[in-house]
Amino acid sequence: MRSMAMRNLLSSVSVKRKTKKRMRKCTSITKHRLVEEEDDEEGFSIKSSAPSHTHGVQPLGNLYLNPASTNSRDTGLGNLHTLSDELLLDILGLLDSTSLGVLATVSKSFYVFTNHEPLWKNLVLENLLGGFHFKGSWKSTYVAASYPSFDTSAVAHGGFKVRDFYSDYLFQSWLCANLEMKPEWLERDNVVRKRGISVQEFVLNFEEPNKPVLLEGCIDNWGALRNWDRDYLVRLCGDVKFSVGPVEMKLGDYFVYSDKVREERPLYLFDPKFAEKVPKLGDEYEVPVYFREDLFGVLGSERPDYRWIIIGPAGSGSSFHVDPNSTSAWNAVIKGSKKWVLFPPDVIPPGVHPSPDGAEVASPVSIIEWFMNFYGATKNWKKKPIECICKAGEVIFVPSGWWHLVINLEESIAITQNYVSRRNLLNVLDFLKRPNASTLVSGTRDRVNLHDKFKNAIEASFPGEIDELTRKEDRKNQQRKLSFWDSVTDANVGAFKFSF
Ligand SMILES: O=C(O)CCC(=O)C(=O)O
Repeated sequence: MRSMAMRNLLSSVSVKRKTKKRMRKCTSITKHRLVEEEDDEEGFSIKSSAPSHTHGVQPLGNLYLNPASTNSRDTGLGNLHTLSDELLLDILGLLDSTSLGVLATVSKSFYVFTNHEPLWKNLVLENLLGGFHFKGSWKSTYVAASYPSFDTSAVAHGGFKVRDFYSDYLFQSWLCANLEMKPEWLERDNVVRKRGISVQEFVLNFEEPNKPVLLEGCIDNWGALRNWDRDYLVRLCGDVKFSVGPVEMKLGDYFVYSDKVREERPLYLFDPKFAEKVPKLGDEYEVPVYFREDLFGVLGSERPDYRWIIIGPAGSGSSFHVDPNSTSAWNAVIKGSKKWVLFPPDVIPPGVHPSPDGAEVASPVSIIEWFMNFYGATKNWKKKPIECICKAGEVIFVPSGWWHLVINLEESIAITQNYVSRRNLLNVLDFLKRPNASTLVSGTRDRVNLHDKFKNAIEASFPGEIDELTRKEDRKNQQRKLSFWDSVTDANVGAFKFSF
């Protein structure tokens, strides 16, 4: 098995490929929601458990090493061969299962395209919502649910291999689903770590200057840290439905899926109502001492979503985004471990292209694709990202406006909360007041009125606080301007001291 996979790998990855980078668009500011550098594809390794590509798809580079061969992708598509893989898949995505099944019989090429797993994933999610039992592949899951008497084992474990089929797009999708994280993607660890610091130290050194920090030992008393593992959670709430991507799934079913799945972008359990659904989950953790001031609390039940339980298999995670409503966040790992990459608000991560109004971001199709194609670029950047691996029992502080990407290195369970303290209250109010608040504000139905509601509620609970913070901010800005002029003028002679 392994030697087969390795042979495939060698025949494909040893080729110095220049694949087209696949991008997708999503909102840039979301709680959960990736062209420029040379690929360096030497030294990738495929997971030892990886099957070879289900249909034998090879990267386009291999075609050029094999001049006698023609690309059966093109011959089997007829006039449609001029369409890009992406466009073709977009069109196929409009079809129902029966049409895909019929088209699969037209040619080997159509067979490969119509079996592309994401097409079946969409069909499952659209038609079965979260009520599916994952059978090892999305197509077999769909077929098993639609035709219960049909033996789906053949669908789940293979299909036909097609010779001389070359497509970077389809190959990349398989590669990203089966690639090991490279050791060099994991080794940079430059986050500041602190244990046992006071709240004042946290505010002064991290929250006020808006800098990330990894806090150790501050959730040691959590029941969650002692108790939560898969068995415990399934016993407690295996039948409860949680938000998983676009659907709601029973926790027990989600674990069945996450055990079997091998895909580029696994579904991620990310639920903002977990503590209402299962109050015991809410009782088994408490907000770490550093983050207790949470001014959105003045809105009571009308506050935007603010806390989430997060569960996902190795390879799942969150692609680059900025947290909602200009809030800061903390993220506590309870089981497993997470690789974090963070860029400050003034540095847009390589490969990430936010729209001018900040409402949307185009970024690589998957987190692994970002690592393959863009991580290397950060080596030469002056402003290096902050990186770390956050392990069970550790909490990372994600300051307001920071871009971040997270990938689970093993099955992980975490809690995260977003909050507003006095340190970022004015930023949050500014954010909520932006002209395109209706597209930017998130986690609430009442996006447009949130600014006024929040401001009025703060005025009522903390009279004069906003004015006081505004005066403080003005004084700071004044101070900054003065120290700038101090630095460029010569105090003794009152003259400029610019030098080149
Ligand atoms: O996947 C994760 O744990 C990170 C979640 C995250 O980035 C967020 O909550 O903003």
